[in-house]
Amino acid sequence: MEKGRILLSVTGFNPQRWHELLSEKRNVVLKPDSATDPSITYAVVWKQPPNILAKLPNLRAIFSIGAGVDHLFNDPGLPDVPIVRVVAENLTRHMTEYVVWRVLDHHRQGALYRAQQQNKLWQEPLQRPAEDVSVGIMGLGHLGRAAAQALTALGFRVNGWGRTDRPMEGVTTFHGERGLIPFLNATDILVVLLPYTSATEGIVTYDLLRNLRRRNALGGAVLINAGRGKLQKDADILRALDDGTLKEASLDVFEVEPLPTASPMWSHPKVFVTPHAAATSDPAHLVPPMLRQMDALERGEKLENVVNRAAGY
Ligand code: NDP
Ligand code: OXD
Repeated sequence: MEKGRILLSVTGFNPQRWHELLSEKRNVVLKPDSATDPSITYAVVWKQPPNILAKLPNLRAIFSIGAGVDHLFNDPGLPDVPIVRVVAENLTRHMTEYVVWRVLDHHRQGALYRAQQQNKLWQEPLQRPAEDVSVGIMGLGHLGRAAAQALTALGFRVNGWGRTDRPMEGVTTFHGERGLIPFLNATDILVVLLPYTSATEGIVTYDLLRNLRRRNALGGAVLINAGRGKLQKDADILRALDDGTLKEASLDVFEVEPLPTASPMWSHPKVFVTPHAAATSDPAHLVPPMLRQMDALERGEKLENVVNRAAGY
């Protein structure tokens, strides 16, 4: 039997490599032939145009090009078929690298050394052991757990906060609304790896940051956000940096992306900016499992990494 076609629908980047790799095994189109194109059985998407998926009668599953699926839910015509999100070792490793890189830079006083170098200053600051520093990971899912494991291996104390109770060896876990303040109170470096949902929107406020430990081995609290920009209030972060609630921040994501050139974040001396690049989806690693899942579904097997629509992630 002829395999159905894949609709590859993205905005914001050139999907050529995705197209080439998907086309090695299946017929791929960038647009349906009509609003009700019956030949399309799968959609591979990143910020697809609204309603493009709404009426495809034979659509069996939607594959998100990213680990986060908030981009899909902006579509009022999102059909009720399973949504598969990215869970891939390659992406997880990139995120672990980003988190470890940023935690170590704050812990080892990267900003201080950069300033010293500018001024040709040969001075050795006090070096605190990692076990004096508590890293709190908000969002202890696939990415958060991998980062937690790498940080514990480096000797950091690690706390994790999630929606449900999911214990992890070597990590002090908290969950739900009741666990949030105790989690923050025990955290020096806050790493945000939450999905953006109606429950997490704007969660990183000034008031939340006030609960972090400030009298700590680092000489202040630090924020690292590699989840989504809409989890945070940019203005609140700036306020917290300016009044000492936060010592420093590493931000990969922002309320508005690309970060507007007028944003004070760009030139803030306490902010380290990356352009939503903590863990980029690499088609060479992500297309093969997508194609395998399509084959598996057609053999009558269950899809993996299906989004919980009620929870929004
Ligand atoms: P997972 O779905 O595996 O994990 C999400 C975690 O967040 C879980 O621990 C979940 O809790 C927790 N969570 C969700 N909602 C709430 C809530 N309301 N309150 C408390 N905790 C909550 O996702 P991943 O780890 O794979 O990815 C996380 C996010 O990282 C993505 O959604 C995406 O936004 C972002 N990302 C960013 C990238 C970048 O380059 N900057 C790249 C890739 C992803 P529970 O364990 O109880 O389910
Ligand atoms: C993702 C991302 O969600 O790149 O995968 O942000």
